[in-house]
Amino acid sequence: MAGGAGSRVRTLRLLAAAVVLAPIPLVAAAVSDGARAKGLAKQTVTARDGDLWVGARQLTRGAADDGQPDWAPDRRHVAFVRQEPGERRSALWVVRRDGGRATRLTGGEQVVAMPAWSPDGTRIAYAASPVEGGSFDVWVIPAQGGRPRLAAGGPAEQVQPRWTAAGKVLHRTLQPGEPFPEKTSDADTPRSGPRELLPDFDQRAPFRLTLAGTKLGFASATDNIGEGPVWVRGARARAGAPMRAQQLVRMSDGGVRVYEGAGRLRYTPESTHSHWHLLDFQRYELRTLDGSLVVRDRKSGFCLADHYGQAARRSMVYTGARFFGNCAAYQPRALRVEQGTSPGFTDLYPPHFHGQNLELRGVPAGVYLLVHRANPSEQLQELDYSNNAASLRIRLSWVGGSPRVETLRRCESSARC
Ligand SMILES: [Ca+2]
Ligand SMILES: [Ca+2]
Repeated sequence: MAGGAGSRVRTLRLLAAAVVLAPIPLVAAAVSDGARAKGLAKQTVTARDGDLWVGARQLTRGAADDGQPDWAPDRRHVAFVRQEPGERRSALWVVRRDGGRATRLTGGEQVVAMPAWSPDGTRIAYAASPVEGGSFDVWVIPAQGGRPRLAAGGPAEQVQPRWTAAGKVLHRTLQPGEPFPEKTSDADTPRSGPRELLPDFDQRAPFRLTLAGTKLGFASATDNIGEGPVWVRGARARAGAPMRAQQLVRMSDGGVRVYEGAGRLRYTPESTHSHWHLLDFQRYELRTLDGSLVVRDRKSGFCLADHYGQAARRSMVYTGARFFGNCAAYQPRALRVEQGTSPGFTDLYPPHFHGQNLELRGVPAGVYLLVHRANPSEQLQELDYSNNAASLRIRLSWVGGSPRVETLRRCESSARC
């Protein structure tokens, strides 16, 4: 009796909380995100000893001399100049802000200098001069790569390109004997418009390992420690058509940018658990120590929500909970479904909860890596992809047909434990 009354009180409290929280409109809340974003520490990108750094994060490494960095307006990429050791020529490169996916944009026998990103983020201006002699001219190249176009040329040294708000390229002409200007850091992009407040998944190492028969269950937790929410919207024109996901990204001025191709959602009908799942949000794998795949999960998908505020202290921006949806439960014919995780919140799934496990049958005794990876195909835009994997080193043994699992080591930020 007492238990029943207690649970009724708890239910009423939960209902009251839901009523208080539910009416908070997503769009109105964007303004406070923007205001908070202005208080974020500036993330200056600097060149030191031939490598690029953002704060304590090293963006580039290796023998090449990297310098003259310039932030993209949305601060997701950095343009820079790379000179290989022993070479006179140099080239324009772009690297993702977490150090991933560096690509070269220019080739040929030329010296490149002073990249400057256009305010709309689509083009990069730079100065270049042939290695065999001649003067610097100013060129413009598409930021995704392509053919460069001459913006300012002639016998004098045209250097230091910069952009007007309207997208026109200005430059400076050096006087004879005038020293060549050098750029060692890029504090911000004041010439640019609003920037993206991206989420950042930070995967925790697997925990609460539990065996059920030959299945190894585990809890998984993914913190959003980014500047904005993970915000996914599924939409389709008619029931029966595939539900494709868009990612909505908040901007620092309160606006929203929409990315198509953020994955797929699928309706999962189960007696306890019928709703729309985001596919490929996380992947669970057993791998050998040299990285070969042994077993993969069969989990059907994920329903993101602000249920657990565990990441709050690790987040740069904490704007409170905002995603309380049930992922369109019991609506298989829904045309639209929205889900997400606010900064400071954690997506947490307990062991054996709808596929939170791996089948060990047939796996020989030995030492393995149990790897959890968030956003494995990078279909969602985020600040940093280098913190998406975490792992355990485990020892598997078999006793009378039953598995035993012992954790040997825990690696919170690496797939190779
Ligand atoms: Ca020139
Ligand atoms: Ca991440």
